[in-house]
Amino acid sequence: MHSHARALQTPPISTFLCTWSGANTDKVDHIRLLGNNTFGFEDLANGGDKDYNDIIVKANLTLV
Ligand SMILES: [Ca+2]
Ligand SMILES: [Ca+2]
Repeated sequence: MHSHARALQTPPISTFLCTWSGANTDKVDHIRLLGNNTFGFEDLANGGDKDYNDIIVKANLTLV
């Protein structure tokens, strides 16, 4: 029960990222989770150079 129940959980941040990605007109992700609440943004259209280091944001997410 433990492992299966865990797999069914969907972190809220995943929904947020999917919604954001779907809103992009070029259908290419401009945001990537680099880890530990750190997000990298790609500034160029069509994925640009895909280094995702043009804007680095350390998110401090707190559920209220
Ligand atoms: Ca770039
Ligand atoms: Ca860059």
